[in-house]
Amino acid sequence: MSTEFHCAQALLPDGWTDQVRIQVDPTGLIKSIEANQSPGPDAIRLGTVVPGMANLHSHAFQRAMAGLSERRGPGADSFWSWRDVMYRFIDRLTPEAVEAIAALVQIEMLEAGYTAVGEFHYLHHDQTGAAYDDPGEMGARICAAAGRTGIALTLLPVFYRHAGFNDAPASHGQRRFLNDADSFAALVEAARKHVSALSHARIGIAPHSLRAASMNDISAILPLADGGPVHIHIAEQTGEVEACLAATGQRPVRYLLDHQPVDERWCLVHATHMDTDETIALAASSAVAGLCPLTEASLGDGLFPAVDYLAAKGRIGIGSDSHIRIDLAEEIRLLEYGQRLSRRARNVLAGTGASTGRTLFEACLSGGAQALAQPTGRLAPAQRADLVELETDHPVLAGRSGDTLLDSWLFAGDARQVRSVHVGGRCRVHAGQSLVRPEVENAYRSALHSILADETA
Ligand code: NGQ
Ligand code: ZN
Repeated sequence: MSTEFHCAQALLPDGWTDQVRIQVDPTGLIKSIEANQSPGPDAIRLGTVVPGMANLHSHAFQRAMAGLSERRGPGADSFWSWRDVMYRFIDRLTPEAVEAIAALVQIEMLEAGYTAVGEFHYLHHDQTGAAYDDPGEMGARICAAAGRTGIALTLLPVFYRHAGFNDAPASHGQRRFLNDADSFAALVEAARKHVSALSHARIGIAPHSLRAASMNDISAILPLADGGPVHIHIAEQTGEVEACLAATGQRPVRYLLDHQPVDERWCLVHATHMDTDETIALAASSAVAGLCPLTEASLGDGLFPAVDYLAAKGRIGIGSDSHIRIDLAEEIRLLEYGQRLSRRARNVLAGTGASTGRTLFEACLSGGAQALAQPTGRLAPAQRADLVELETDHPVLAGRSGDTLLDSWLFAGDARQVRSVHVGGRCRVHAGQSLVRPEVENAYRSALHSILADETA
């Protein structure tokens, strides 16, 4: 048995194609794809379809603190003072709350056109810092949310040990993240069990950062990835670059590239602060740079050297990270707009004559799929049927088709132009709304009321 989809227009690897028939097998993979076909009697009829996007970097719980760190403190506010607010917020989170928040995050992602998520998961332990009976308890909650919402999950259990370079002891605020190599191995094994019970799920590992994991730690845990993805935060803040230089004599990206086998399995999240040499070397490594434009703007990180990196054929993908907003179109346009603002130019990241939206969208489809080790991002045989149908009746898209329609969605639109979303051929968003939104919203609201009950500000 297979399911037939018929798309009036679809973005295939060779470009926009009309009257596309997609046959999907019972596991959700594409069996065949043919142009210029008329719909069969049982076909599920879709309008204009693009491949689902992988969201390669998420800390789900941070969605619940969006808007809670926008009041200026006594000193100059920074990434680091935001992080203090975040650490205090974490103290209140139970496994039930984490599941409720993750489910809301995932339906917001689906409704925006993301069909897969990489959860960079580091909130492992209870409020005292002790491991739960099942060390994979919190990871299981992320998996449970994905089972309910239908998003394809790549779970990235995070290794976190130190507060900074030179093995600085972790702080009280970090107690729920901490492991040594042995307890981390047990945690990854537990997480692997939860992931294997879920369809469309994968697992990798994530040394949190060069601050939280020493080079020796990274070498020790690397075999646990077992061929899966390896993600790491890197060079997001100039403070990290300075601390890395002081401790090692090298800048973070250079230090990592010189000491680890960075290849296409790796995703370097942010990689904001690179010199030209690092930019070229990262591009040549085949790793993905995981860009999170909205979060990087929100946290005052700086601007990724996108022009030089893309000119060197560097691979990129998109993540919504802190989820201050979850909107795929907005992430892509902010990636381009940062460059426009700093260069005082337009259409900076596309080649001559090419659509900026299409160029960035396709780059992120391919980099995101690679970073999450998910068979997605291309409508082609053996890929998963992750289909995002756009609302061509929406005024933002009126009269447009092909690249112009895509540019209009990405530069002038948002999640309101997403009509339906299928993951592995299964409908997860209909008429712009996740099929489980009402119950997920209710659980989220009650979780938030109890988390913020003692909030006095
Ligand atoms: C995180 N977030 O792990 O959630 C980090 C902040 C850190 C971002 N970098 C903590 N956006 O990097 O130490
Ligand atoms: Zn992050």
